[in-house]
Amino acid sequence: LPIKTVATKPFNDQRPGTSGLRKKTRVFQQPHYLANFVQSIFSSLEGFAGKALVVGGDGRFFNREAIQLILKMAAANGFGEIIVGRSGILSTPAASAVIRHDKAFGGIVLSASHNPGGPDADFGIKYNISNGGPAPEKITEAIFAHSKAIESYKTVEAADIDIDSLGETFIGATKVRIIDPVAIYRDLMASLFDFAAIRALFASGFTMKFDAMSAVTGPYAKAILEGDLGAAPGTVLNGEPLPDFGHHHPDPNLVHCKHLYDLAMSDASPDICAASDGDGDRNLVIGRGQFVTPSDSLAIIAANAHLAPGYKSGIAGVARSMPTSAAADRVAHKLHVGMYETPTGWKFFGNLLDAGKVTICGEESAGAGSNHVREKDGLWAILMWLNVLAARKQSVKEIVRAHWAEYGRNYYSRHDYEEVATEGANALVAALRAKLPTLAGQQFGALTVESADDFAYLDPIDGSMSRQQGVRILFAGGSRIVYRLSGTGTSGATLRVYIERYEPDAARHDLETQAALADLIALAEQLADISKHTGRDKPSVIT
Ligand code: VG1
Ligand code: CO
Repeated sequence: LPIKTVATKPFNDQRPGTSGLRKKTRVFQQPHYLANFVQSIFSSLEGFAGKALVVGGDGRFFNREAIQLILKMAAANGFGEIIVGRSGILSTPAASAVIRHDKAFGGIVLSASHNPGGPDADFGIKYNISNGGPAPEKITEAIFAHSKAIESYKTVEAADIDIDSLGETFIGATKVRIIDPVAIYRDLMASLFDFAAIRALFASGFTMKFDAMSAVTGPYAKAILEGDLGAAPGTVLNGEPLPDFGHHHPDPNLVHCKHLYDLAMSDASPDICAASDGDGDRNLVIGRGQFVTPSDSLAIIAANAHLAPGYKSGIAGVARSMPTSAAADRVAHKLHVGMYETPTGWKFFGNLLDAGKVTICGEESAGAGSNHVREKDGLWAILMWLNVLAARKQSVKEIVRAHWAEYGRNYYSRHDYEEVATEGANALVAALRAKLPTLAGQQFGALTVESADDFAYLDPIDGSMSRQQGVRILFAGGSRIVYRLSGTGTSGATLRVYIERYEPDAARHDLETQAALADLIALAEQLADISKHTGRDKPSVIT
């Protein structure tokens, strides 16, 4: 097949954020926009001739068109094989698993994750390297640099490939293999968890609701939960991936999954309610009468992972993103294993996992995962919970309570101010940064500032430095306020304020979270003049 070189001009807004390039779908639909970015990916890589590329997405609107374009461009650029999830479906953790399983050179994941999908909503694209994880900053910056100078891209003139039937075809000399999106991932889960024990748990009458939010996890959850593990039919809600996620916002938080929360707090609650996001890498876990904050979930998973066969010899260490609560630190300390604090975004865990420094990683944004792939993994976290419940024969509530009693409780909340004006958000951060040197030692009511800085991370494996990863104000006794701007939004800016207080006293583990954090919440406003800079008197989402 003759290779066609198409002349193009740069777009100047193709810098990948926390997790790839995310924009309004219509931005991606502009002529050459997606092609420019895909060529910038390929042009930033070396040594892939004849090797395999994995391609898949969360099934959102424009997924199929994007895949056809990528297939032709990957063939024109010289990949030997392209491995595609049937109908273009691969959850983000499944894509990571396939890259590793098939020893691919890398992969392209099409998703805007927990952002809504559709012609008027969001789309995204991300490159993952051969370890299965998101490309590190060195590569994403090279992609961005290339995108600003691009003059042409390579493609081939070919008919669209049938991506709905399993099997192999060719584009010129490049093999295209359409695979079952679930099989490799399902086998991996079966190798890590005690499926027999979880099956017995369900057989004993244990009940569950899992909301796939009309996003990518439906087929995975049906096959594993209702198929392999024998959960009752109907356990999986909204199990068909839809291009617009059924008009819902596929973010498994307490706002968009309020129905699950209400169910879990009602008399009709199943033993566990769970959900995942658009691309399947986030998780929500709510036991009967007990919401589990993601930060607590990470700590509890780290403390109990040895109960799952895949982790029975113990964990090497734990890593968490800086804004994530310090609950996991206490577990790592007790287990005498390493604890790492990284910037926000899964790409920062890759080196630590590859080097064997850590086994379990997590973020406060409903992300947990392990060394089994190089992405956070929603169903993995939920299966880990099921395995722990089966092994301990206790409820979610009992396990959470016992954990707090043993380690103390980290009251934790994140306040998001979504889609505020970019200038105001930038001014807020600039003013905070200017204030940093004066804060240490200052007293605000009962709170004394111990230190204040703009978080910088020196990767202990490759020595790379990432600066300005969030302003943090640390108080005596372990309380914290952290401010950072989101790197995944597609319009305006989103300010995230993370608030944490440590409470060792078990007699004080029953407070309502916002009340327990009230003095810090007020101080967060006072220190950053949030309402002045954003024009908002309250957050749009509290998690
Ligand atoms: C958010 C979360 C971050 C997560 C990222 C990608 O980033 O805070 O913890 O890794 O989303 O998750 P930001 O920059 O908006 O705060 V996903 O499920 O969108 O791939
Ligand atoms: Co996601």
